[in-house]
Amino acid sequence: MDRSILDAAHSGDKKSIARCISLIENRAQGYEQLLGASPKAKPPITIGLTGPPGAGKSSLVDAWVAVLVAQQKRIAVICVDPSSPLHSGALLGDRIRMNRWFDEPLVYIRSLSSRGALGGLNPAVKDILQFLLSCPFDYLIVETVGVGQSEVEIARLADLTVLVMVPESGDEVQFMKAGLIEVADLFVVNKSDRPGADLFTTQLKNSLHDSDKVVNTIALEGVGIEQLDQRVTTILNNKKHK
Ligand SMILES: Nc1nc2c(ncn2[C@@H]2O[C@H](COP(=O)(O)OP(=O)(O)OP(=O)(O)O)[C@@H](O)[C@H]2O)c(=O)[nH]1
Ligand SMILES: [Mg+2]
Repeated sequence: MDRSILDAAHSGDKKSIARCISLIENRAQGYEQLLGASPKAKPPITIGLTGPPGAGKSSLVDAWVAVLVAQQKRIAVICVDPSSPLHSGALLGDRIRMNRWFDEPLVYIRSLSSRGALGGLNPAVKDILQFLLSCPFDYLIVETVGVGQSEVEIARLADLTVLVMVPESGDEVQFMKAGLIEVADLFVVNKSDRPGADLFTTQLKNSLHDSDKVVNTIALEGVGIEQLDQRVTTILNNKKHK
């Protein structure tokens, strides 16, 4: 293992970060050395962003990244894809949705498969997130599709978890039961341009008994994103002082 790749990754070189992630993902010989580094004095804040397929998670991240870049924040976005046959379009979707950031020096984006060779959560995903804690980012945003237990597992690793829903999510009580509702710190009702958004938002606020936890967005139009960013900052500050 060539140490200079790791040093370059730790100083923020995106190509070297990409190389290191691939080495970890492929379990290349000596990959463990990439995980041993002590995290930065100020490691990135890990934000889990999850929700049902097609809720607009990638669109939302794309819009949020614009707000964060305007604040000169350094951001890594990891899209964890279940890569089931039902969901084969997602990797491409992430790429199209966040295309404009690939040349932005402040932003690093990578898609990963969440499924290991033997089924279950790919153990490399956790290792990669751990590795990224030793790289110079302010935020590490992890997009997962909130359908199963492995996604809840990833959410638990995060400092803050955002659950993205849509006005049609009323029937998704089942996926709420899967435990996501307990791990979520903030609920986004995306696609608030759609009919039923107000009703669903009211119902959600009532069932949560906490209206501060709900934000309405229209990711495609950038509506509500500043508010989302402010809520996240407030929640993080509150957590710090607990
Ligand atoms: N009407 C409306 N459509 C939206 C909004 N945000 C996203 N979409 C659309 O919803 C579709 C899915 O968006 P994505 O951002 O790929 O959703 P996702 O949750 O990342 O999808 P997966 O990663 O495949 O689960 C796309 O066609 C978007 O254009 C919104 O606020 N309003
Ligand atoms: Mg997506």
